Amino acid sequence: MLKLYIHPFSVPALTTEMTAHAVGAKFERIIVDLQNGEQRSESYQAINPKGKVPALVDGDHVICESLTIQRYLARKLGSDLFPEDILGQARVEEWMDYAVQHVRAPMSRIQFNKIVAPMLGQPVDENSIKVGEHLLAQNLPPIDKQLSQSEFLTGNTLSLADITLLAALDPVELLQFDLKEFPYLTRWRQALRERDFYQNVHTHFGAELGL
Ligand SMILES: N[C@@H](CCC(=O)N[C@@H](CS)C(=O)NCC(=O)O)C(=O)O
Repeated sequence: MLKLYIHPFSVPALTTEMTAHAVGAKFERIIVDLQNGEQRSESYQAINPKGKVPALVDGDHVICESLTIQRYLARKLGSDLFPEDILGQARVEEWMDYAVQHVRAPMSRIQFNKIVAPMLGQPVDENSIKVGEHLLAQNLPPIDKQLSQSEFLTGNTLSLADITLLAALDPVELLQFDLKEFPYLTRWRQALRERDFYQNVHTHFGAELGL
């Protein structure tokens, strides 16, 4: 059986876990204790020498990097969440990359400084929070516009890109980032959070950590 190494507070890991459910993969979910540095242990470094989650183990093979794992799972399970034609793939990958670089990255600045740094007793960089919020305000409107024109990011069917974005936005309530200016994005998000692939993972971001 596939093994997926995750942490409940990791958005990249969440992306892969929701994808695994969405494509119908059977997998064992293994939590790596990031808070206590398990990612740097000899046993985890033997799995992923980069010392990060997620990592997917398929027999003798280890696949790292959340977007690569998403594509691997979709191809392995023959899922139509990643199309076969190269133009279709490019459309999906364009939005996957946008979600990671222009939504996940600024969100993770805010997440780190509002939640992780205080948890670890590290200094909080208020300026980094402001930069993250500014970037999100700049980068979310094109997504809202796209979702005013189509039910999903790449048209009328769900794709891997929707899952990448859904995971990137998952911490918004916890981080008190208001999405009310983005009605189409909000509607899209509410609908996807009802789906089994979301509900099978959690009720909301941070639930497993009691947040
Ligand atoms: N680009 C990677 C990012 C993975 C990543 O940064 N994982 C973080 C958790 S969100 C991690 O494992 N950090 C542990 C560490 O760096 O010590 C992906 O998309 O999978």
